[in-house]
Amino acid sequence: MGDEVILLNFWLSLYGMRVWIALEEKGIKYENRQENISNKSQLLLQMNPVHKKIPVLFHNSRHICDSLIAVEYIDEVWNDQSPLLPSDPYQRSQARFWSNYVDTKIYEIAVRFWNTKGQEKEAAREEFLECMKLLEEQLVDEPYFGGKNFGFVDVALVSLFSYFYTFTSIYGNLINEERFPKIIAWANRCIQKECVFKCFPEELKVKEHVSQKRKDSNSE
Ligand SMILES: N[C@@H](CCC(=O)N[C@@H](CS)C(=O)NCC(=O)O)C(=O)O
Repeated sequence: MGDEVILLNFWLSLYGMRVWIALEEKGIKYENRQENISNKSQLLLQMNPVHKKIPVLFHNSRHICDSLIAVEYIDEVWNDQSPLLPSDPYQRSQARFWSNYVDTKIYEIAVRFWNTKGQEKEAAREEFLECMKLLEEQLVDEPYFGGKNFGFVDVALVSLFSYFYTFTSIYGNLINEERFPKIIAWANRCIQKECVFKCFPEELKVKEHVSQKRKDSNSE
């Protein structure tokens, strides 16, 4: 009997996408089970009683919460193919540092940008651009944040780009080639990878979802 791997996910979740991409990159067989995050299942509430959030990764009798912890678990368990974290301890510490930066800083700002209006939105936009500048510098002349190969920081950041075209059409050219040539080239490189484009939601569906969210928040 092979391993039983289930990802409790939500198709539009930037966090869920990370775990999904890692499973795909490793060529692991899994079930991608959709959760209704506005009417959470007993399974989710029992398995992630602390945060009650997806993604949750099930591996046989175990379960792992929180996207980057799940990606790291996947990398350690299926360590014979497509390594995501470097083997060198120093490089590994750097990958953890930058993925933590993406998680705690960039995603937080992106959510703030998404959920606010007026001056607050403007401040979030400026902060976001500053963070992107720092990341642009990190790419140096390598194709990925992981160096020559797609790695942990790439997995952490790339899901943000699944909303890229929708956000660009609504909010204008936040990240453009002129300002961030390396990030744009990196994003295009990642999106061409099967493990990434397979997990990205259809653009039309993202657009519909975002327009609905904007209508709802304008009518509040
Ligand atoms: N730090 C968590 C964040 C997960 C998260 O925010 N998940 C969202 C979906 S994108 C969720 O389940 N939200 C439901 C809720 O907040 O009640 C991770 O990296 O997995």
